[in-house]
Amino acid sequence: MSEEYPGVGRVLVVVPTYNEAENVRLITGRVRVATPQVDVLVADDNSPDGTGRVADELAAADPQIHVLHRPGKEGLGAAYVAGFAWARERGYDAVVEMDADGSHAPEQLPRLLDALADADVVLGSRWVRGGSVVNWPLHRLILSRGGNLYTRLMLGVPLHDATGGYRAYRMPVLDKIDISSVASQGYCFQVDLAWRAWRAGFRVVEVPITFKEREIGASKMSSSIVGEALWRVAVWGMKARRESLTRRLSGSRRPGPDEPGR
Ligand SMILES: Nc1nc2c(ncn2[C@@H]2O[C@H](COP(=O)(O)OP(=O)(O)O)[C@@H](O)[C@H]2O)c(=O)[nH]1
Ligand SMILES: [Mg+2]
Repeated sequence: MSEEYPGVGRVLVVVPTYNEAENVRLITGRVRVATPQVDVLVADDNSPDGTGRVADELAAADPQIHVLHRPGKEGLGAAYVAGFAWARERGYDAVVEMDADGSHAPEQLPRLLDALADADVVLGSRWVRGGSVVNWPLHRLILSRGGNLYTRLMLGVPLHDATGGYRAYRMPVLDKIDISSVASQGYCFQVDLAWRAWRAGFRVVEVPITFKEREIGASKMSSSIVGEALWRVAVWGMKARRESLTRRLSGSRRPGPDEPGR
């Protein structure tokens, strides 16, 4: 059972996995050493390489490691939504998103959680001062920078890394933004949640992280994941412009977190 993280409470780190049999052992071990207070949930989509079995072994040996077995590959977003629901049922105060492949250093988790003591959502950011990316090919750098610029322009959201997947949320944020209605996957899932939280008036802050490309296993990134993000973000941007115009005409303003009407 987890202990309270100062200023935050009980924390669950959700790690989605698909074919990460080698990585799952490394990442859970590093989380447990870096932040002994927090629990880990591996959300595995029935990986053909046996990641789920490895995770079961780890869970059997450590009461702070848990496994959520899902029937098949449904994408990162669905795995996170299921992991967050698992956390809610068990009364956690905050959840963390972290990739299994070592790109997100568990050693930097205290940085995110310390910032959460004073925020509702903390984004680990590659694109603020002090943030960086190690070992990425040029096309991934361009995709990430371009994707974030596109998001800022389309949505008007003042964030530098809305596509990143290393972040922490206080539980009431996820309740308020109704994650069960989130259909997006991949990068788009990250943009979707950051955008919903920001629009609902929550305190979203960015802290610098060092993102390191994976050394073991293969990326699941695909052109369809990029395509989904492009079209969905464009649609949200257009809807938001229409709504803001309507609001301006009727003289109202952006609702706060405790008000209905998001
Ligand atoms: N459960 C689950 N995890 C996934 C799925 N797709 C990707 N992941 C995990 O999400 C994390 C990030 O994926 P990755 O392939 O490294 O994407 P990249 O970092 O953008 O290249 C890794 O831990 C993956 O194992 C999926 O369909 N289901
Ligand atoms: Mg990766």
